[in-house]
Amino acid sequence: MSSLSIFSETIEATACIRKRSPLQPKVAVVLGSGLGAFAGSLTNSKCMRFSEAPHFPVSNVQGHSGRIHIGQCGDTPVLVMQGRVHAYEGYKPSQVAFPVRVMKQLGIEQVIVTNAAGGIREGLQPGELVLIEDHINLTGYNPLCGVNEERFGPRFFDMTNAYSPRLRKLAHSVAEQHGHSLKEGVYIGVLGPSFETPAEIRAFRSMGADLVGMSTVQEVIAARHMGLEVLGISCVTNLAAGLQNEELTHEEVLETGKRTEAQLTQLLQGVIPQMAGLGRED
Ligand code: 6GU
Repeated sequence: MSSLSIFSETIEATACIRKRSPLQPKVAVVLGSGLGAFAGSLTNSKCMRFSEAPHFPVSNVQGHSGRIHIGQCGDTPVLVMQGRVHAYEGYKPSQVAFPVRVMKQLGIEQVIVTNAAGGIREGLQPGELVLIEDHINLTGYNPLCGVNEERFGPRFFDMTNAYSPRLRKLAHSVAEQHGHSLKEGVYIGVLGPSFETPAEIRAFRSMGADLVGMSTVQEVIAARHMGLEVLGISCVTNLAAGLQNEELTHEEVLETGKRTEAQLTQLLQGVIPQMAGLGRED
């Protein structure tokens, strides 16, 4: 498939999504495993399944219901992706990045990506929200491989400050107003679907990783290619292999996600109206 056709696929998906709501979303949110509650807090919202939008990749992982919501968070029009697809399901990196490209076509300039992650750094606790300060892409993939689509962005581009310093600052101040203090950490994105071995986790720690997960990095690379401003939030659902006594399970990831959803919703409700008011980056 050529990059030209990916561009036209995003245009078709965008046209279909636009028809669902008169709102012009300013901010997009991707909700990770077990973190879907925020979608239910929107007002004036319209909802569709990923499968209703042409060319949209469809997920079947438990805990990822795969819906697109357009509604309001306070006065701010937002698009929320409840669920996402992962490369471990067999999707190509360009398919994983597809929804983010549609967001750009929809006129969105800021995106919040959330995920469930394993804690690597000492002191991180299950149930804690952590702002992503940077990532390590260890998936072995990059969604921008192949002919560059200049209409999305340039062939080569900077990934310094991929996770917006000003949005992190804003998130810290909102959390503080709610009486929480947020840590920051480096997220290492791996392919999965197996969780890591304890030896891999020791290696990742020595590489500078604080959190590990199976999503986000492809989306953020594609977002930065297009100049979208990114805020990344990990929910530590468990400690990584070798750091906790219990066996790692997807159920645990979902359960801890559920416990954290209310705090995530509160944070998003505080951050979104203010981030939308910041104006352009730079
Ligand atoms: Cl420990 N590893 C990975 N790869 N993804 C996760 C996780 C661990 N915990 C939640 N998601």
